[in-house]
Amino acid sequence: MSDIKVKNFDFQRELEKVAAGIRKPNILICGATGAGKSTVVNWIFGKNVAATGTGRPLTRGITEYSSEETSVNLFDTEGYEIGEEKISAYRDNVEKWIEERREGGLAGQIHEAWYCISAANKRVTDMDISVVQTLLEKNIPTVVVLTQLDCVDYEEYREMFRAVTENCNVHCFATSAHEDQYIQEVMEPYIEWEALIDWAIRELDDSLKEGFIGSLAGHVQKKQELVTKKIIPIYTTAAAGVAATPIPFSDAVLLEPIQVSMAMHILRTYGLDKVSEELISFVGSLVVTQAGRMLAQSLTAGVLKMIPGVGTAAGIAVNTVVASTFTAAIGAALSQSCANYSKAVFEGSKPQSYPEFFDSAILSGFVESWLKEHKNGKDT
Ligand SMILES: Nc1nc2c(ncn2[C@@H]2O[C@H](COP(=O)(O)OP(=O)(O)OP(=O)(O)O)[C@@H](O)[C@H]2O)c(=O)[nH]1
Ligand SMILES: [Mg+2]
Repeated sequence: MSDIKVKNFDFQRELEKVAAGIRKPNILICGATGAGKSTVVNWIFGKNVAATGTGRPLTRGITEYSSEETSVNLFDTEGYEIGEEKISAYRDNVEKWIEERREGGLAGQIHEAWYCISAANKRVTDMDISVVQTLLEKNIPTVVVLTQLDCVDYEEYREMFRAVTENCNVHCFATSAHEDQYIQEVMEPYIEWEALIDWAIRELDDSLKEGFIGSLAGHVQKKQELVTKKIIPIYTTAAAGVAATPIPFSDAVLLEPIQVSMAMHILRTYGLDKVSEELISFVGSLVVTQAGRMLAQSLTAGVLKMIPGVGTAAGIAVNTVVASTFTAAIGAALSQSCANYSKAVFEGSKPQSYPEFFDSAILSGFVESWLKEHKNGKDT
């Protein structure tokens, strides 16, 4: 029965709707030429975001990297060269540009700035200090990214760190993007990519955090947490609302669109909507069939007994609990599959085939264990 309903969905369209609802943070990347700005962007958001040639040059040497595929807008400033004149031109440029965007309204304003200084320079220039001050005066949350840490020794690193924090009065996080994995491992105790990302998330308004986290390369755990705490609850609430309306519950027609939107939202958060169109419709169909099957079974079999509240409450209350619990269970199950697949793709050396991670037996297994875990009404 529910197999037929799959045809009613345009999963791509659902995905677009979800994407359109995600607010995008605007992040400004500053620093001298060669400071490692583009490298930082690539490291954090993946090579696709700031790949050469995909940016849109705006006025005055600022390149915007934004696309429908990512939920973050990056503004990479063309680094300034040494020389007093060029430096103040750069600063005035950036300052004026920030003002203009602010006047253009809320969506356009810069939400935070990352100022890159190469540790290899072995000094913090007056210019660095002056630009950071300007950003702070504009009330832009600003951080210094101390790049290319692999180019200095420990003493030099401490000295740079001290110079930055004393002179710039902002947080400073050290990073290295060396290609050699061995060097990265040796440097690990000093590298603060995670802390930088946590700072960046913390400084964003709640409504912008999702866009940022969803755009990160990797960071599966952060995505999983976002899905559990912020995304699934949107849909369980909607499902409960639908169930509370006086329509026969056995009619899953109203619940399925909610679960499909949720599924697309989860795929988007893990960045798996970019894998292939096949994966999108594969997962969409799977969720529709799975939800339909679960609902049908639940009305006849003992599955209902596993759901907290059922049997104690009556009528509409039962339906509301069932609807939101099913939605939560399916969301959690899909999130688990997505997390496993993302980890495999991220850690694996060869391309992973998705049916191994998204088949209906696996999904039912996750649903069942989620229901067991939440039997006592926790966390639904
Ligand atoms: N060893 C090492 N090299 C790095 C690191 N980060 C960047 N580089 C190198 O430094 C050079 C400059 O990096 P970019 O990211 O292009 O610098 P940028 O600030 O974007 O430079 P402009 O766009 O010219 O302003 C490149 O050759 C990078 O490969 C790092 O952490 N370690
Ligand atoms: Mg660059």
